[in-house]
Amino acid sequence: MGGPSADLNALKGILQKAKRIVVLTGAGVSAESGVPTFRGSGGFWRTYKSQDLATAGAFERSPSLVWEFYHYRRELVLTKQPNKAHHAIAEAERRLSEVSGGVRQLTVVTQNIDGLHQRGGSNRVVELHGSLYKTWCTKCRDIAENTDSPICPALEGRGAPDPDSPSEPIPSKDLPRCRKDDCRGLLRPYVVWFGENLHPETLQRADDALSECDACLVVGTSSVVYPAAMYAPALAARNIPVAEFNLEPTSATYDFMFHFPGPCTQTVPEALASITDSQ
Ligand code: BV8
Ligand code: ZN
Repeated sequence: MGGPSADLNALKGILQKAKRIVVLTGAGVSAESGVPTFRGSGGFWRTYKSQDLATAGAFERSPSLVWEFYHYRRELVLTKQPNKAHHAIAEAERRLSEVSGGVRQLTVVTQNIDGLHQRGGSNRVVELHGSLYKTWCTKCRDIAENTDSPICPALEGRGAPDPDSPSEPIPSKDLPRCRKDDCRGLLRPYVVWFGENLHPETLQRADDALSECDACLVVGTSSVVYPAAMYAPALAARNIPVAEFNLEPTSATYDFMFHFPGPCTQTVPEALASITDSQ
């Protein structure tokens, strides 16, 4: 018979035996923390669709506008907290590693750039699309952590999402600049924009986690953006058990062994609760 099961005990049995669990996440895992998702209303900022600003072309044309957009998201996320799903995933990683001395592992492979998995306690995290809190110098290519709030004086108070916010372009010299001694190059957010390739070392880390995976949870993603959207279906095609946790079915649901409808702050902790119980 076609279609996924919602048999939580069957999933728990699989997870209790699994050695290399991968948790693939999207914006939905942070939704209940108050971080807007890309679908629905959350996908807009001023009069723009997020997708139209998350491109190299937009940055080329108006770095000031794109920096306002990312500054807004940096500041917004700093006011939010990890939720029960982030914590349950981090707790499962810790307990697995503790009881098995590292033989059993859980790795998060996230599309999110909000850093909430790490703030929730996860250590093994692959950020497929980069991070709001890293910068990338357009001149010397230096990648640096940056949690400054604001990231530069000129962006203080800028980035308000309402369409009629003042958006006098900030002169390039006052946008975030590289701190490497004599570089001073214009910084960009270290995120993967649409039309850009994912970074080779990131792809390698994701492939390493996925190649050993023997059980996969897919949490809060619409499975629309590639190549991230390809990972879970590719596992399912190799008969690796995949459990999807989402408010609603997605375009990928039919490929998966399990689908658990509902808010992931309820469904994910339930699924991971007994992960280290002896079988
Ligand atoms: C690339 C960083 C090679 C920036 C992001 C046509 C067909 C197919 C592909 C393409 C195409 N045209 C272009 C492409 C390629 C493109 C792509 O896939 N486009 C899509 C739109 C079709 N991909 C790329 O460009 C990628 N690069 O392909 O390189 C290449 C090179 C040159 C030219 C072409 C190709 C790079 C993609 C990375 C883009 N960067 N983020 C930033 O964040 O600003 S993508 C960004 O959007 C996110 O990272 C994420 O990946 C995506 C949003 O998806 P989700 O995370 O799933 O979030 P969403 O809001 O959609 O869904 C939320 C889900 O949660 C929903 O299902 C909802 O029901 C659920 N939910 C909500 N609340 C809860 C919940 N579930 C449970 N509990 C809840 N409480
Ligand atoms: Zn530089």
